[in-house]
Amino acid sequence: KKRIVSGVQPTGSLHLGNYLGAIKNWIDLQNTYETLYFIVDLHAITLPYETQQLSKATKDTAALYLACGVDPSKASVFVQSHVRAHVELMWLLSSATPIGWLNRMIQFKEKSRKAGDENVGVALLTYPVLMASDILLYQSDFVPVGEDQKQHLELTRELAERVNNLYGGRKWKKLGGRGGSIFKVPEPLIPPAGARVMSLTDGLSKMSKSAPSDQSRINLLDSKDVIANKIKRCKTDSFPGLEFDNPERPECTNLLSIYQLITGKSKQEVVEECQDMSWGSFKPLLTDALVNHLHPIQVRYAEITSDTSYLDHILAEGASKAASIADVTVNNVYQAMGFLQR
Ligand code: AQP
Repeated sequence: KKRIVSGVQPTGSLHLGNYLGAIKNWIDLQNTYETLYFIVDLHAITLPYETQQLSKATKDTAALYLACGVDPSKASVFVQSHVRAHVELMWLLSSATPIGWLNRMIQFKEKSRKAGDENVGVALLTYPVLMASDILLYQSDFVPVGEDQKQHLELTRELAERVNNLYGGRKWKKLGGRGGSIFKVPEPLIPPAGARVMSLTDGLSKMSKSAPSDQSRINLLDSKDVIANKIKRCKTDSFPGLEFDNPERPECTNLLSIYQLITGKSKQEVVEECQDMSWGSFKPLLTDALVNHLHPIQVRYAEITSDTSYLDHILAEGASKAASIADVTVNNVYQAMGFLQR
């Protein structure tokens, strides 16, 4: 089976964007591929964060993976920091990463500009090397990536090729290794179109965990009343009827897309159903669809978190399976780079 890895940062509560853009797709993928889904806690410390919150957010994120339908009998579910090889490989890869490659990363430029120089740790710059390590450790065939991660995956691919060229092949064989490529070069798996969910208060910026206003997102654990209130107050417009893809109506496109994705209807079906509606009649429809879809997830979440040892057990098992793959890769890299074997 081909292998896929993916993860979410425990930087806050998971929202509809994380679900429709990532986790919901994982459920289908776990039936076809060998999948490793992790909670990328080491990535969550690249910007200032609350230490009291990190472990809780990590556990909540893991519980939500399962509640959304990730099946631990099919996928390995684990916490990134529980598999030490991620950090080890990152150091080894850092030595092969030209600093210019990292300086070019758009996300680094944007996030560092927003946070201000004094608040930017080195880890924000080297984040893509850790991401490369997350992927290359598992010799992944595919990585599901949204638009904003494409550049990082490209860096991962270039880095894999660079390390293969620098240390792989005959040179590695002479050191007693198997020779050939050290890393598989992963391919991007582009998620279905329309899976980018925008903010409820601004149809031009993406729904995000770290946006200051909670009104801007639907969290997967929001109650019925909270969802109803957020939809009631979300940004709309005063055009007649409802339509997709009018550049002057980004909020309208976003709310119709959410409705489409959450109900599983086709775009055409949604157009026919909603084109003559007013906001007053569409909003309760969208609210009901969201509440009905999220309710079973919330029930499962409550079940999973009522027994803390269950989740601990799944995460320990996942980490041990992941480590058995990751350790082989990192040991190969040490050998190919000429380190004395332990
Ligand atoms: N609005 C979104 N629409 C579609 N997909 C989204 N994802 C995030 N927001 C949306 C997808 O969720 C996965 C996990 O993302 P992440 O936690 O690694 O970081 P992120 O993309 O930066 O997500 P957030 O929610 O915006 O977090 P913060 O605020 O901490 O930066 C990814 O697959 C991402 O594409």
